[in-house]
Amino acid sequence: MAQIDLLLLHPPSVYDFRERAILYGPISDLIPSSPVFEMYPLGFLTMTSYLEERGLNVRIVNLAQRMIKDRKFDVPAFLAKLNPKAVGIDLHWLPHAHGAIEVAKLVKQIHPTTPVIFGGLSSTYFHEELIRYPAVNYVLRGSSTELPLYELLMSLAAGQSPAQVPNLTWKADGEVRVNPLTFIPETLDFVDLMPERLVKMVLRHRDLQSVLPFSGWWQNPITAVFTVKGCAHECVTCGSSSQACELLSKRKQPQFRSPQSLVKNMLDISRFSKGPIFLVGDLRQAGDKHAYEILALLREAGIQNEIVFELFNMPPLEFLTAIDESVENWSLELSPESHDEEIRRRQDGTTSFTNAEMETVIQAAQSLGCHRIDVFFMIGLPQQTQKSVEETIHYCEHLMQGSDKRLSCFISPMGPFIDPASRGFEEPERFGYRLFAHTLEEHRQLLVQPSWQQILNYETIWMSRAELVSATYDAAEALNDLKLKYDRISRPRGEEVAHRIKQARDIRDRLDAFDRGDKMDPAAFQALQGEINAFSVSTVCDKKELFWRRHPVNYRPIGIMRIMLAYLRDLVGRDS
Ligand code: B12
Repeated sequence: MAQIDLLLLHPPSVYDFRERAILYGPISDLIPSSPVFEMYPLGFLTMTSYLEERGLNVRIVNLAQRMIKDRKFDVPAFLAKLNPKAVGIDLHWLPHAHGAIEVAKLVKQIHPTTPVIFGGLSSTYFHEELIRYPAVNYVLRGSSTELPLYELLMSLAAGQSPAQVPNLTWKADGEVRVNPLTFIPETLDFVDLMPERLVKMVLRHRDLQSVLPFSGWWQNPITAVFTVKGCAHECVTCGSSSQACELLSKRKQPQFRSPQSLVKNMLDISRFSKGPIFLVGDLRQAGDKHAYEILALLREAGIQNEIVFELFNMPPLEFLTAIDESVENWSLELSPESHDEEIRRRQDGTTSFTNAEMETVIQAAQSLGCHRIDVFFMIGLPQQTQKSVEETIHYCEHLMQGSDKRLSCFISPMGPFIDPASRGFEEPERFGYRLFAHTLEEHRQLLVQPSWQQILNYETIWMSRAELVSATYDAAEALNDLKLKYDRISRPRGEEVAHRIKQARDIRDRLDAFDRGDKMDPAAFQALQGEINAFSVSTVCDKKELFWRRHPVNYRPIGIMRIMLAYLRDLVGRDS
């Protein structure tokens, strides 16, 4: 087999999570991943397709997923068997600050001369600190790195200096060099997710586990399609808000994928998967013309998968009718964040819809063929008090009373971190935040604290870290009761969540009560060691509530066969 040109590794959040005893908390309950954050960036797929189209051989290995799946999976032994020309590691999400650097160290121990390349939003934010770790050779900055990555790999292969590679931070003779950030593409259509490449990668390396996006994906094959890079909104807590994007990637305006490229991508996915397709970003951000064009193309495409639309602002009702006429199966995701309109306005002045407007949209969507409406609330916002969180749960009851079982509500803490580059992180006092970590190294150390109360990198002047934690469990308990009362979940499921919340609270109290110094309560240590599930998963809702109804067979065997045949044809073509 040809030598791998680039091995892309996705680390776990905390490298040695299998040995440590940490109460991670419900920081990942509203996403498919576990607290190990095993999902790799979508960018792994765009980078793979860009490089492979230019003749390079890329392999993705989701180390986090492998380590969860097989508790004995031996990372050093696995890495020692591979001999890539370069290794890429994502430090996209800051919660990987521990795992990403530990994996880099391991790679360097095993393959001392192999270049180690970092990338992603957190790498970009902390590039000058990150490049100083001895195990890190290169950092590619910005939210689009396909071309710079290709140029870097080419210059490495030719033994040339990377001084001309755009967006690159590197070091030479012990000095840090920061090349200008000049690759800011004007269109997004030069890259595609090309999911079929994953199927080929599985065949090439006879390794399915390494490319799975998260634990349980095989049973719930949800896929996400990006519609935009950058954002028009200014949410105080978001590390990809319009102000954050300008800081990180000099992107002044959001850039949208063309309707043709987007719908082609969705069609490609629908050829092998029957699972839901999540459209990341509100289509109306690009203007109504753009959004309606996408809907017109979707109508022609006739995709049967559930299509999940996000709404950042409340659309006119004609837009919902247009969705209903364009796709057979659809759902909505709404994130009002708080029931309190003033808090919502404070979080993002541009998302200033009222509760009444949102309820009108909910009613209209339910009178059409919308299958499901998820409404998301968050804890940790400016001006939000414990009392306000309680009121949010009352508002959830109001929503549930006024609608049928297709609507459900979710609440979670902002955690473990407020995003670097967000307005709240950059100007904490202005928005009422107190930060417990500023540098990458400080975040790395927070991640290995015993409990999520100490891991949170912030508190607000309205709620201390302890109060954020208590407010979360109180809200989770109350919301779970409501879901039982209004028949949103089955009794056994609701009772299981209640039991898990109780367990999580008990262990938290045990950790709090212990006068620790450097040690931890021995019983708590024993219960938590290597544990990522019992106290930190399904403690604000049952994770299964996130997923859509399943098909008896989630995949389209004929579509997969076609990709396999194309792969075999390629192989034969190469050999002859
Ligand atoms: C869709 C999305 C998700 C999806 C997952 C999508 C995925 N697998 O990538 C879901 C909903 C599951 C999710 C979860 C989380 N997310 Co999120 N997510 C987004 C969102 C809205 C869009 C991302 C996107 O479309 N990217 C487009 C793809 C094509 O590009 P990309 O993946 O960024 O990759 C490019 C570059 O980043 C870079 N790059 C990335 N990795 C690497 C590695 C190397 C080696 C190189 C060279 C380059 C490189 O090059 C790539 C190609 O150009 C962004 C906000 C935004 N508008 O950007 C937040 C965002 C990225 N998420 C964020 C966060 C905090 C999280 C969570 C930690 C939240 C939580 N506590 O649950 C989890 C982590 C999940 C995990 N790893 O398991 C923050 C990150 C802030 C930060 N710096 O840490 C963001 C910025 C905003 C936010 N708060 O939601 N997320």
